[in-house]
Amino acid sequence: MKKNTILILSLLLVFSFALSACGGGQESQTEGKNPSQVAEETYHWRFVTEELDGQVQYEYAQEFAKRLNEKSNGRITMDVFEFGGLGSEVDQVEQLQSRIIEFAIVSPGFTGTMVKEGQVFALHFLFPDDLKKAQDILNTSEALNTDLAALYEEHNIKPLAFWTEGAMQWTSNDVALRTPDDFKNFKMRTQTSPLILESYKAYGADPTSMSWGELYTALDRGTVQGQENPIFFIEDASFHEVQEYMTISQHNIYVAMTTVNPTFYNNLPEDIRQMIDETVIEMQDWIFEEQTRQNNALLGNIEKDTEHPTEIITLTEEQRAAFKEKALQVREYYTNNVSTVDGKILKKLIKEIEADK
Ligand code: 6CS
Repeated sequence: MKKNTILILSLLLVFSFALSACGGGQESQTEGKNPSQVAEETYHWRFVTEELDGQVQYEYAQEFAKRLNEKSNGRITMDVFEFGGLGSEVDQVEQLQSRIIEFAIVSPGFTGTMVKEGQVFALHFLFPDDLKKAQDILNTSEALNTDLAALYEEHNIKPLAFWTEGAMQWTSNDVALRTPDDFKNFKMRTQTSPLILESYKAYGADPTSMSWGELYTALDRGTVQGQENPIFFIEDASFHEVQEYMTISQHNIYVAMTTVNPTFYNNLPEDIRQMIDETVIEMQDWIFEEQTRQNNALLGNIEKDTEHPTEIITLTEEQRAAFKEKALQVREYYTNNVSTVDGKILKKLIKEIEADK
């Protein structure tokens, strides 16, 4: 692998234990202080991501921390953590819920057993193919930013923003994925949300969920034959090195959430909350450009990698339609078997997407 993930993860683990022992968070309390003292308040927070230095989530968190530091004239400082220091993606969510950390970037693909409605992002061919339009929906959707966000808050997770890390593509060994039939008994790696597994069962695949920390080895050893991710991640995590094919399928967009512990957030002074909210808005365009830049640049790296050649197949609209047809039954499954609100959030989201066309 390009990065020595194991070494990084071990170092981060040691570091994170040291940090939890030291404590963190707000340096002092505002209660009982006059306004001039409150103005001097300083804050030290932790922001954990599911990715490594240089990757999209980590770059987001670094930029977010930098902007907050500038806005607050140095009163707010943040430690940004790479993936692995606090355990798996699911462990990180638990740390956020129990306020061991204040901020986290969370992929809904790891919260599906808890917030069932959040699995709406597992549905293939739901968002517009035009990524800019998809991001606009993520920015403005009431179904997501109000209704779905409220369901996350019931679980002590406050989503501040939903944003895309790019269109997802498939990579594979043994078979180039061009038709639903190619997925027959195909050993597909997914994130942990059960509906993602359902989406691949609809194509006839045999899906297994695992953390991405185990994925390179699983692909290399043939424990799984393929996976889905945006191009930047396929290249940066070196998955292409151990995959024969990459199918440009654009079957879904990768969605990440900027989240905060709600109790912590609600107890912050108004001006500090405002700085956070402003930064979240500013980051929408910034991260869209960053993911575009990384996805474009790293596609070039995969194409140029003659040491580890990967055959790239681009699906035609007709080929995509065959997958879309199968994927529609998963929407029904979501409405009838997964949703706890009779599919209301999905219905509203579909209306919003249609209205934006
Ligand atoms: O495949 C995954 O699980 C990982 N993919 C991305 C783009 N970010 C983090 C996530 O855990």
